[in-house]
Amino acid sequence: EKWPKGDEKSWKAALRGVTTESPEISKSIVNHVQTSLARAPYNIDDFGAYQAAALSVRDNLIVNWNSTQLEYSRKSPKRAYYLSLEFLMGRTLSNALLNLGVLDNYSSSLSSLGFSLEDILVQERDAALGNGGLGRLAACYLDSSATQELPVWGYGLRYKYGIFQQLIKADDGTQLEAPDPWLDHQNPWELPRLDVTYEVRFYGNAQRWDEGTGRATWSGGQEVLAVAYDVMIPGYGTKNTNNLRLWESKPKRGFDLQSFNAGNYERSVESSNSAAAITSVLYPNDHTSFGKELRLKQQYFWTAASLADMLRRFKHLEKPISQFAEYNAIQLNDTHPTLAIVELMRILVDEEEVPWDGAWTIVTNTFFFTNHTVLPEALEKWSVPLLEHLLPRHLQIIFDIVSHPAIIRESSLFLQSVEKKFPGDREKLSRLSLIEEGFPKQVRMANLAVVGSRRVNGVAELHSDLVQKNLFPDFVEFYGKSKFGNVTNGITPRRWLDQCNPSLSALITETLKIERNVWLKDLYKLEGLLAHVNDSEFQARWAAVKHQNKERLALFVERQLGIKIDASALFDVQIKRLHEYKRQTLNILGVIHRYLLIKSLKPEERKKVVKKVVFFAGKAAPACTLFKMSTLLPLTIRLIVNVARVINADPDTNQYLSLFFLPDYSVSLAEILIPASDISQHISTAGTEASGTSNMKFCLNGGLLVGTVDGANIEIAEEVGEDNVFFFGHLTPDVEDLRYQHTYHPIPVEEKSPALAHVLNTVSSGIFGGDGVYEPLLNTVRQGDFYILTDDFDSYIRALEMVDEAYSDRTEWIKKSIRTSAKMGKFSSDRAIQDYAQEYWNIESVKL
Ligand code: GP0
Repeated sequence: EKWPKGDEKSWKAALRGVTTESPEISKSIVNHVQTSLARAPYNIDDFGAYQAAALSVRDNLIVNWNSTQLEYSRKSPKRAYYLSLEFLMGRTLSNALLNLGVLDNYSSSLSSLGFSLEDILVQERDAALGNGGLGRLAACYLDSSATQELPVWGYGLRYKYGIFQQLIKADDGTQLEAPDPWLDHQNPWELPRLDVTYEVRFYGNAQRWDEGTGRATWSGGQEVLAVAYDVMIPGYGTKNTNNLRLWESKPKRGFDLQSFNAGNYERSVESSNSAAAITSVLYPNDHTSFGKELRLKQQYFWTAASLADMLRRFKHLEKPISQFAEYNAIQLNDTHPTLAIVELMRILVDEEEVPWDGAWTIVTNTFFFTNHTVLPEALEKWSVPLLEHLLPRHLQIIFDIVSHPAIIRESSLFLQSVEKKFPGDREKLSRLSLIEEGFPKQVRMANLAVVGSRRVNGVAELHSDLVQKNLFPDFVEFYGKSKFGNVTNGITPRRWLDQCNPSLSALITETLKIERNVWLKDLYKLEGLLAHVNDSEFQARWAAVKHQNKERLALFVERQLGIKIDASALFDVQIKRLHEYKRQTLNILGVIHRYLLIKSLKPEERKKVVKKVVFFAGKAAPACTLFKMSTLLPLTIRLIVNVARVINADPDTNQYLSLFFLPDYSVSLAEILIPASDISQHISTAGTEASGTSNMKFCLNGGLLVGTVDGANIEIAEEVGEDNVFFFGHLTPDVEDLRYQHTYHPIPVEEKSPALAHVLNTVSSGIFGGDGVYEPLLNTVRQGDFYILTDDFDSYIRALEMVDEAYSDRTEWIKKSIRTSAKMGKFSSDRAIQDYAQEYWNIESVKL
């Protein structure tokens, strides 16, 4: 590699502002190299060039951010706040360049300085403060809110370590987890607000004043400081730049000193209890409630700081506190921020001296709650003793919400009003209760979130239906249907089409004859592509773009794993968190089935087989002995890796079928994989995947779906037409009956699906190595089979045969691909955010 990359002459010209290519941009980049980075003008590598470019872009963002925030203060519109423990942002530079409309300028400016934008973009580390779908949804929603000029702020935590880095051990395919020190280099996208701080209390004592008012004083315990870091969120094609405020915890000076003085050195340095520990790490457990004290501390620390901040902002308006809900809407992203409901009650009652009833009215007009899963293991419950220890005042308030007779008038006396409506139905009462009986008692956060919110929604039609029918039927009966709704998830077409697939974006713009910034803001415009479905030249160009993206992926894999891939093969992709309900196991067993089938063919017959490359990626929750289930997920990865090892080395079959597990799945890796897929798999047991969002991303990029009748797959099929989706498997209403059968009238796999039995026996025989290690995984299929793989396997294989058949008629396939993309308008997160803004938050855009 040439070093240094730039030549002195062009750098000096840039410094004087006399380059032909975007002189101002070049000058600002060079300036940042000299000043912010304190480096000699052209003596930098790609990473240095990334930093300088980022700092230069940041200057523009700051200007826009300031004007936006000033305008919000001036106009004091109603604001919405999106509380999410996870924001899976990925990289920022390319997104900021696109949204600011300066991508080409920076590209040419950088190349005049001796760098290529492409090389520089990949220098950026992903901001990976999330596990998967839930966190990425939050990121898409911020993009859409800013783009639509809506006054929305995000609130989250500034974890020192994001989601762990996944390594796959070369010898046996096991997953290893390494920390993700994403803040080791200076982060140009955040503005530290070291002056914006709040004190957050833990432990201590809650002393009631007198039973009449419901007020109390909470004192003592541990106080820590929350410090604000602001992440700028530019809208696309607008100056509006919103804010994502992330909190960092640090010790409050004095507290540590006190411990020292008390001679309690051990306590003051004890890491799990220290202030800094609170925001040190993102919990890597998706879809599970863990019950760990540190997690509860995170939740309270974050909601308390965020609410204090909102209150401070509201007070600048000099409006009576009774109008709080007219100026503020707070969206709870799953139950993680449910304590905010209790914290706002505490502030209103104890600090603002609002009478209990009035406070409850404000609270229940302010909050909105989104549920993201119906899986029982994900429903958060916090033990009463833990709450009593950590947040004694909040536990009092929770019990008061339930049933404090002296404080609450009858109308809002929750349990009493339930009893009035359903007299004598004790089981219903106990299902509705915020407290679950047992040893210990537990607070049901989902029930608290429902009771404390104005409206409750799920994330796709089917899911919202299950939320109402299975999760909260008694609440629906109690409050009536109108409290419950649906907002089908969406994805931002800026990142998930324009940025990750620039060639397709360009082809679309050219074909629609509409400016890019128009259709990227009104994705329904893609329907215009339907008029060109039969145009053979357009078809050819569409196919060429897909092929180019497949070559890009092939090159990436070759660089990373050293294996060549045939880009003319069908690319079949399943990328998502590893989870039993997502059934990566079904997929790998299907791959083995295909391998055995090809292997059994005569060499001439094999030539008729559709060539296929299968890609997997995804992280598994680190194995934990407390949860026996979670240990099977790393085992699934092991099986995939070892099957890949065998079949990729088999000369009889490897030109027809190969298999890859790409380590360390991330937003950035998704941006390479998604545009390159011919088909992607969304094969959860029916009724278990709330929505899915990557399904939308694949379809937007012209990939077809293989999927179950679940989550947003259903609505995608409604849009694109069922003939363009490869559906298979049992439907949601069958699943419970099947599980009952498995338990009480089990049928051996050999009878149910001889093909699957053969696959299982082949794995057991040891041809993929492992020496019996896979038995526990195979046994979950052979016995119990909670996720009904045995019932769905044959229909799954048939769906994949239909894929082969359809792929053999390439012209028809391309038409399906075009039709799919064309009908994805509904799945823009712009539409989803409009739903929230109008049907939930009641907020309006603010023009600068
Ligand atoms: C749901 F409950 N989701 C949870 C969770 O803990 N983590 C998480 O990522 C996901 C759902 O599984 C989803 O179906 C959905 O689309 C997403 O939340 C956003 O609503 C697929 O990722």
